[in-house]
Amino acid sequence: MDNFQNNGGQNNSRGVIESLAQLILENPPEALAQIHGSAQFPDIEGTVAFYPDNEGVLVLTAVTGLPVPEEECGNTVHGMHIHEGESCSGNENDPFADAGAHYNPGDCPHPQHAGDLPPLFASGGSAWNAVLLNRFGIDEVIGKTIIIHQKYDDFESQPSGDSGLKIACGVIAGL
Ligand SMILES: [Cu+2]
Ligand SMILES: [Zn+2]
Repeated sequence: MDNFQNNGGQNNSRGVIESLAQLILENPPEALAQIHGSAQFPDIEGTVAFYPDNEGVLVLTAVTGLPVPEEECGNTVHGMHIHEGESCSGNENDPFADAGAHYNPGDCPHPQHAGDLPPLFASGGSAWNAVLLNRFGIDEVIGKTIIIHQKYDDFESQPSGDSGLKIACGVIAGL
């Protein structure tokens, strides 16, 4: 499947969407991360699934139990990244400290780290998104960690977009 080019000669972007949907429906993911919130955010649960594609890796994320702001314009956007550490353990100040820094084998600045992902936009505490990336291969990130942050990612501050506390984590497991 060549999602972006082989579109039956039609200038019809629905073909791309349908072929990506078909990829999800007809193939199992090659890796999954089960996401759990920290002790301070115990309601967060989610799954991140990785599907191989000719163009790269399709990453699907579904998360529930994100904090719902009480004030009207409170934050509902949460930075998300693949971190280089291999454990969702930590300490009193940083419950997922052992997840370490953003996965960055190319020694690039943020947000060009291989592990940088689009943020989650939550609606009533739930978020869903899909992204196609060619920044890493699935085998490369198995054993590494997905982190969701309390704040949005500003895509500028170094080294990690100033996205604040790590509120949820999951280890990427191969299937
Ligand atoms: Cu992060
Ligand atoms: Zn980064």
